[in-house]
Amino acid sequence: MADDQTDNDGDGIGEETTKHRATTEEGGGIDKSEELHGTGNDAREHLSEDSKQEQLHEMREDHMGEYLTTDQGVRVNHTDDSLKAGERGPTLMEDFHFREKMTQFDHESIPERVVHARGTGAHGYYQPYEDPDLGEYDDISELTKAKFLTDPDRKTPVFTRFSTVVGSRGSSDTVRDVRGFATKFYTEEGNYDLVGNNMPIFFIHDAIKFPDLIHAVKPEPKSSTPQAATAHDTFWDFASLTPEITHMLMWVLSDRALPRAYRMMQGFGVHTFRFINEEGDSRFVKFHWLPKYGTHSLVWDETTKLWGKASDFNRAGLYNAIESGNYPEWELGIQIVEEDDADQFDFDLLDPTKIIPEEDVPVRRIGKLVLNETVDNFFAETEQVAFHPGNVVPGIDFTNDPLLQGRLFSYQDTQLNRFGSANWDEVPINRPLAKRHTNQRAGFMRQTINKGRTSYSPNSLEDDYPREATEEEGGYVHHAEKVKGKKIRSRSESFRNHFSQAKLFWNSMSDPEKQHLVEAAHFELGNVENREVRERVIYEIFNNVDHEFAVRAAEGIGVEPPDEPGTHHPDHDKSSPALSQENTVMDTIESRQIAVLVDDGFDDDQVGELRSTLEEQGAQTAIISKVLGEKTGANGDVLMVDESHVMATSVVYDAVFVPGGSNSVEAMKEQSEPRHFIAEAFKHKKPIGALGDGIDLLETVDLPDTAVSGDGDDLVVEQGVVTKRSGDDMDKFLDAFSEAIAEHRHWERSVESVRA
Ligand code: HDD
Repeated sequence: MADDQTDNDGDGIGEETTKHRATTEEGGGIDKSEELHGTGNDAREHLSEDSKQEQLHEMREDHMGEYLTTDQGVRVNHTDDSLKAGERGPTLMEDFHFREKMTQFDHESIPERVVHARGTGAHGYYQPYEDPDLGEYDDISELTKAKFLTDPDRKTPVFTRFSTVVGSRGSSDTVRDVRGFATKFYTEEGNYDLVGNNMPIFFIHDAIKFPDLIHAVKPEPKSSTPQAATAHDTFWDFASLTPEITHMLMWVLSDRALPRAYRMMQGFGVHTFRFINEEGDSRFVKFHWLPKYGTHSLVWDETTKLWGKASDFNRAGLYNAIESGNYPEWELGIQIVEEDDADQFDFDLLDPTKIIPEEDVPVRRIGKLVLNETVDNFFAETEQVAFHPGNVVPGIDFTNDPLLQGRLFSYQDTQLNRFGSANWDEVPINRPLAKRHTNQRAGFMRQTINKGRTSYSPNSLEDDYPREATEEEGGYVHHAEKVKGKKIRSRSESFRNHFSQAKLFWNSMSDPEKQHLVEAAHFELGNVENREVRERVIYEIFNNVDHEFAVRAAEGIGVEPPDEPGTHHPDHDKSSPALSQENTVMDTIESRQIAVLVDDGFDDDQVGELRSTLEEQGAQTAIISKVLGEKTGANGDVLMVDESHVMATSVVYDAVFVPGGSNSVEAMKEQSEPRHFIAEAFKHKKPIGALGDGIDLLETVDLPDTAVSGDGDDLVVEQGVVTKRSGDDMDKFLDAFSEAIAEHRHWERSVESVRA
């Protein structure tokens, strides 16, 4: 046996197989039946879309119709007063109910995630496409042997958690930040975690810099301010001294950092991973999530208002979308690079601060992710879910990206801090569906009761079970990459190009997107007190991206604009259209929220038809009026008001509609809120629709540069404002309004003079 365990050639592969064989042959009396081994794929193919829910179901508890009990199951007859020596006397030690209740309470918080503390999650499934769009390959199995990616008949249960990065658990959802997009696939071959973000790159090259980055961005240690914000001295000080961050700064200053909804953002695996097929061939792969609702963002003014008015905006948005049957959906996209082609790029594939432009390597769509079930208990599921990029299954492997390599340590480690035990994988949400038999059977809060006498390998007393699986039996075998090098703390020269793709990003933005980047820089750097830091960002970072950007940013923050481009300024005019959100609009209004402003006397027909048409297309409408209760239309239809003026705010809606009905409109003209609502929606470039007299209300709001049709009956569509004076041919109006909603924002509007 000693010989069998020796690693002769250092790759650790052949010897394991030898050990397995030797043990099975020499151990004596070993039953080799498939049944007992539980190996072979047949034994695993019992999983379905519902398997995870069925597994969780065993742990679910419903208290309806039940008595209140202690933790020990003893029925409680009085929980409102502690047991005392006399009504006004001291509480007694023997009050086991008090002690237990209080102990549970005192210990019910666990450490929040050190990053990505604020988040929300949902269940769903992943299903590969029948005919994936694979270009030169016929079939996804030519690329990977991962079964959950290759079998179109299989729906693999998943749990996805979205998050902000910097803020603590109770911070606001709509801060300027990267968003986490982490998915746990409960595959038949074990759990696979794709722990990505909504931006395709990262801040730093090497995981050893992660603590520095996070210390710089978190609230400053002396004042513990600001919460959930990059707009402060320490972050920008670090950034100004770390040029590798430049490309990511462009993304974080862009609208990508302000997603309209989790269901409306892209996701990325960020690192280059490997796909391994049955033959053992390795190819490089980048993962993309492409949302079916398009990629859309908030505008900055909206986000800051949402901090106060709806700080759970993204969390509630995901929950409401699923509960109302608008299941968020993404396509999984891959970019494949053959190993031999890895050198064809002007950057290193191992560098996590770089994208592979989609125009160079197309994104192939290979399947879809659907989130269709909210959690039953936020703590048990969303808070306790624990992701780890090191959770891979056969067919997916790592590269030497130094950021990824470091993550492979950090996630396992951080769960020990959160759970206080290595048994976090036994918590229901983290349990794999694949059968699990390890020799690790103790530790705090161990749940599984393992039978048997042995918990080591090799063993002869229990026929060496649980036994190692060969590669054919599904055993995970690491890709045998040849590695050679000196031990060295150093950065590869191939990682040194910090500015070229930052410039590509700037070049790819539309004019409004560029303006948003500049305004974001004004806010962020405006909040930096230290003048040297502000100057360093302008001169050393921004001016090495794009001179115009640096000048425009400098002009808003009291820094002398640079005279000429920085010395490292990349002199190229390349762009990647895929990067601009002008090109990520999808032709759908599904799950959009439409506000309908009314008062008594509104035009019932218009409201009825608008609601049924837009709701048929998957949008949701809400009736907004001065107070809650009933509102009666001109023809006597009665509507329940969903939100009163004190509750309602335009920033949570995607569009606003004002129906005709002279009494309704006259009443609203007297109220300030409807006009503010419209002006604010206009300022945020949202579609506005009005019919008949409803147009009169629009006319009382000062909407610049916009034709609000005063005369004539024709449909007028101007900068996303859709109006029609006559009530006939509603279809024409609804088509145009629906189109304007699908567009999401109408960037062509000038809003300088709109006060809202
Ligand atoms: Fe990380 C959480 C994504 C770099 C260390 N990370 C975490 C989550 C996401 C990411 C989505 C939240 C998971 C959840 O919802 O529970 N992280 C990324 C991406 C990165 C990245 C896309 C770069 C490509 N992370 C990164 C590095 C390190 C970490 C370089 C440390 C070396 N990340 C952590 C962590 C967290 C975490 C400290 C906190 C909570 C957790 O892991 O479970 O270990």
